[in-house]
Amino acid sequence: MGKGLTILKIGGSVITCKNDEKRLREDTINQVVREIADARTDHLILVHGAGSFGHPQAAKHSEFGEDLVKNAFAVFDINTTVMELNTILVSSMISQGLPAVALHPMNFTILEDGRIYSMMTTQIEEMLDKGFVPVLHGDIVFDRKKGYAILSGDQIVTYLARDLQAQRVGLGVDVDGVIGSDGSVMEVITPQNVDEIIFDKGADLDVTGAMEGKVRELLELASYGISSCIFNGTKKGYIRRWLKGEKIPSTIISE
Ligand code: IP8
Repeated sequence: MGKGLTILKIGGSVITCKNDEKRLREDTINQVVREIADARTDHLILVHGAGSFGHPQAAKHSEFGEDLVKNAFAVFDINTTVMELNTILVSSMISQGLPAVALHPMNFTILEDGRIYSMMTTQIEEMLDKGFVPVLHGDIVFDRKKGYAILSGDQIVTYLARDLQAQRVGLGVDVDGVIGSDGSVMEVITPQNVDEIIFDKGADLDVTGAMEGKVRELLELASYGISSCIFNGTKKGYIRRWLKGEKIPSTIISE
């Protein structure tokens, strides 16, 4: 794939109210989808987080720990809830004229100890070639060690970016970037300065590591020579501008 592939992740906190169960940010969804439609990006993969359509449900079922195999209902509950959000986003994209296709990672991914062991990406490449926009999401996925485990959208982004050699990788979140120890947004994070950051664990219900989880994933990606960018996806025009390659306030994660 390589040349020209863009991967954009829309955080769950951008499209849902993260601390309530199953509450959408409908205005933001409309804004995000309109901006993606306006940008007309070729070879675009969209990944979205689960927000209140996955994290509260995963936390609720965490009493089963890694033994979700004993509780098929938990797997069903988490998976169907995040698929609901995916359907809402994909149908909004379709109604704005975007050739979006829903892809549910549970159906073509295997984990090993929480990390992607295999993911079938051939169909994604074919879809991109034909002009579709594959839309994936964080999910609950079969894990060959644990039975089932949560796979974050962030890990999907970094896996696909490496496997398909993405040219641009961006994460739209609900803050202006990563906040450094002086309280301002950091322009660049590298392996050299990451340990100076005191990550806010946040009061949000997040089962996949919040901002620190994202930064660690993206630093691993950077070690393979692919830099990425964290920016505020809720701010009007930012998604469109980022997709068009314009400069916007953000934190760059690089080697
Ligand atoms: O919101 C989490 O994905 P994320 C997926 O990208 C579930 O971390 C089902 C909680």
